[in-house]
Amino acid sequence: MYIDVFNGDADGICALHQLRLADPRPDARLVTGVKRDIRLLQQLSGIHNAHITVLDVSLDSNHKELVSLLENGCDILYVDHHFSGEIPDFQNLTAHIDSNPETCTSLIVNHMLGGEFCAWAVVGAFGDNLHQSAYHAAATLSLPDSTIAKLKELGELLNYNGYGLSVEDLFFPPQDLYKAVSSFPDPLSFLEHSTVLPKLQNGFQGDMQLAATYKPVRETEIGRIFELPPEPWARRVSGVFSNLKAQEEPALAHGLLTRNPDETYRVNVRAPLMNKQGADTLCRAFATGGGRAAAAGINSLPSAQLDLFFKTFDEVFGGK
Ligand SMILES: [Mn+2]
Repeated sequence: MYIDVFNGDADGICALHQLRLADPRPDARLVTGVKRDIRLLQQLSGIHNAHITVLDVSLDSNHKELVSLLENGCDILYVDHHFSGEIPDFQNLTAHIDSNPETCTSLIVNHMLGGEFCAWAVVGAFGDNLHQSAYHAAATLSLPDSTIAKLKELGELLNYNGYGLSVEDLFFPPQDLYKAVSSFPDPLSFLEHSTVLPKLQNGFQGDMQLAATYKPVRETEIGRIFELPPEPWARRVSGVFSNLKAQEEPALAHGLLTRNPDETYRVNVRAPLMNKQGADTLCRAFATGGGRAAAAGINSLPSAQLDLFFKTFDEVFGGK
């Protein structure tokens, strides 16, 4: 039995797509979810002797489940760029983990495959807001700037689709988006022929127009914090909105608050693009936080801890 487990964002989709172009497994069971749904190995409890591929979800967040699957005789390939914690020592585990803030899972897979489907790695890297690394990888393909701009838009649109509280907020369940790209070895041909992209483009434009009217709720020399209303459009656009604000002011740190139905806040954090450090430290200081040095989040920040969040934000990014 083959099982492909992947984060439901651009990076997860593009990482799996490259691997399956190289090594097709048409019967694999697909396990994914919204971008924030990272404890995906929970869905595999009790499975024995399967061939499992896990992409773009923190090993640390899946450690316990990973160990039991390995003890159950599963053969596991784990590729990721999030915080891993200690990597369990099993012969049936192959791990390619690189938490360097300038890389992502699609780029690690690109490296594993010797650059075979590099254009899709470029799409994944743009999706994870790693523009420099994406341009760097794209340079090996000698593409005109206008083509690279198209790969960037595709990465941002696939990434945009991953954000939501649940799959109901999304335009497409991530496994459908993966299936939509899966028959295209070349992203440019996907851009030309895809029927799913117009829906994402329209949705994205509408959501971003709404978001653009919101001003920061807190602004200091260290960073800016925004709040968007608890609506599906705001939950969908939160990641791209955060990336865009970070690009507007690359010296500043950024936070985005969105109220959850239970009156806690979902928080997106971006370290300053000029110094991609601290987002994970800040978010892991709170019970439901996690992520990478450059981009991290808190799933459920109690309103009572909002002031503590602001204070920790200033401490982490203000270097005090
Ligand atoms: Mn990623």
